[in-house]
Amino acid sequence: VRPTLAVVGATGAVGTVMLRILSQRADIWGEIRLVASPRSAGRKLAVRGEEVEVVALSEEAFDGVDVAMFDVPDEVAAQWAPVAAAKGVVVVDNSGAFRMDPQVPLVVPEVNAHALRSRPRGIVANPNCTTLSMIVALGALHAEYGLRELVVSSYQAVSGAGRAGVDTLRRQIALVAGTELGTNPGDLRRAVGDATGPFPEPVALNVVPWAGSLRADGWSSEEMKVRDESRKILGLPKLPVAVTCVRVPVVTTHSLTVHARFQDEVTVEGAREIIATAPGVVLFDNPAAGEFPTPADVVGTDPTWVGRVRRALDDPTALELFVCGDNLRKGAALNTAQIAELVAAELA
Ligand code: 11C
Repeated sequence: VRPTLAVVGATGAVGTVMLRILSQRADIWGEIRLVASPRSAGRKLAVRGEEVEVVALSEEAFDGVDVAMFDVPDEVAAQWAPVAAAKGVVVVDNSGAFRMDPQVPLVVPEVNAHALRSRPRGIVANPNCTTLSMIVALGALHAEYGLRELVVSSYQAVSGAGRAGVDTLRRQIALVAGTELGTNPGDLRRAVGDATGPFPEPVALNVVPWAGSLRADGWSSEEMKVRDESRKILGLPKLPVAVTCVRVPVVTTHSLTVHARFQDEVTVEGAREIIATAPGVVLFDNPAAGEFPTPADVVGTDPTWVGRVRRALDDPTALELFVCGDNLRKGAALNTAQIAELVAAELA
């Protein structure tokens, strides 16, 4: 019999993409059960070409389930993932609740599939979308060159903040469209008013150097996640990582500039070959022809796209890269689906 899958948080921004992905990938699942908050129970959603009724999150919702994907807020995952795991369900959780738990593997199949083997809590964590948007390419370069330091800046899409983020950008674009706003201090803020949604400042016609919540010494939670998660996935617990996370007016697809320093000298040719041949990564790098990845082209695709590959001008051991990844696909739903498929293969 084919395994039963539960999708918890089926109605959210990531859940919606998850249902699309489940309809596109090899159909390995028996029943796919859709679970959401009681508010959404009874709604019907399409998956694999069929309408499936959403059931309310409860202990019984996990009866007979083999694998559950969770795409819910941290506090909901913290409460319910252990409930499902106690019933023998393998939970693949996309929240931040368990990622840094030493008893929970944090898995990116192309980089550290081996980590899946040990999961004493019955929970596997899926990384943050910003980490995931760069880590497959970096994992491939690390395997060859030995990573020694990372300096990254993100250009994060508003859908990283869920439906509220997308609604906020759309609303703000409508407010500023066709105006000359953006030429005087404060005029954007006045036009947008209090409608900044999950962002601290207007995001239309703007960039906002903030994502997540405040942590010690002025760092944001998002920046700490990129650092901590990259270290755990790559198995480099002391890797120096400097991160600045920035929100930009893009609907979906996170981008990052990366300065990566390695153990020995690197060459652009060597790096290009590693990137071009790594599973899950596409090299798109021909500036003379105007070819480099941008969210406009990357959105809706599965791989990590890498362009602008250069050797650092002042350090022959370092590379400069520009990386784009769809934050809802590989950044969230796709990586979760890949992990769940590996678990299902074990159960077969
Ligand atoms: C963002 N990366 O773009 C965040 C959203 O830890 O899974 C995902 C937060 C997380 O706002």
